[in-house]
Amino acid sequence: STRTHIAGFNFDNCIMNAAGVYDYSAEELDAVQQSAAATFVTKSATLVPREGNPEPRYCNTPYGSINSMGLPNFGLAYYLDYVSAAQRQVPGKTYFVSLTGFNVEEDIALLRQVQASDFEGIVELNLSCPNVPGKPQTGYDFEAVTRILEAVFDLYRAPLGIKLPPYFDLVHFDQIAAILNRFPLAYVNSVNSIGNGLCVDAAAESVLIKPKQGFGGIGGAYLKPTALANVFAFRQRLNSSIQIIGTGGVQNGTDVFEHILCGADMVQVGTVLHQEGVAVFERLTRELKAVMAQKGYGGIDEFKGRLKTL
Ligand code: ORO
Repeated sequence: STRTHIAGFNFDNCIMNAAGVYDYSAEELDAVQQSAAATFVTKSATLVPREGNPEPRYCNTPYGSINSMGLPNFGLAYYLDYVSAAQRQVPGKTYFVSLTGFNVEEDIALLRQVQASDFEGIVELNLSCPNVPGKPQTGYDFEAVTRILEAVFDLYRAPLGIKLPPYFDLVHFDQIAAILNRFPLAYVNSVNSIGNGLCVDAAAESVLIKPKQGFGGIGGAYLKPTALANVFAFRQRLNSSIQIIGTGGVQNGTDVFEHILCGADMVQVGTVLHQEGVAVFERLTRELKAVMAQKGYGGIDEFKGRLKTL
């Protein structure tokens, strides 16, 4: 089976959407719920609704995607209402709500709003959006991460994980993991898109997306080695109580298998979900089961984190 558990909650499958894909509207979230996905995470919600950046702001490329959405979302109240209804319709199922504030005060205000609701699921705090002009990716500012997590866990004790940007330096992994190990995090989700890449249309001699002169977050196959490195590096450094969600570059069941082998407890899909729609969950689950059957594995715990080194 492909069952897993996060923060003590059980899931029938270990594959779900990545925040930001197929999770903006009730219609999209309904489609994920009706698919083979384990569960859903919402689009990162802000205190007030946002339109996001000007279009075109998402583009597929031969090896993946580039986006500069700018956090379009209907506001936290919309997603809490949606999850509240889902919790009543399917008792026993657990959902993720992604949140993103533009400073510590907003993060705290978002968490207070969650606390005041009937939400019983898992919060994912997005510390890694690359696409809001003038706003740095919080995950690259280790002092800011420390300040935010201190304030967050002063207030909030229900299950909470964080979405991180990709890191590229082993010393950075040492430094950020030492900080994260001080907090009762449920999980770390690695990785968000690689920030501020640039994709070019040679024929048109132009960038592909309008915001930020064409700079945007890179997703898809480009991302897989970086994502696997982040999952594996964090699994070696984080307390065993902090789980890992692996996100980045999944196109087939073998990619899901590789994420789990590197240490992922759950695997999320973004670009490939955007490209194929929610039928991708059935395909990836079937392909993962085929890889496991061929290798004689009955459950993901039999190979999770067991990547061999030479
Ligand atoms: N895009 C990303 O690639 N990651 C985020 O966290 C947010 C966005 C966006 O809304 O632009």
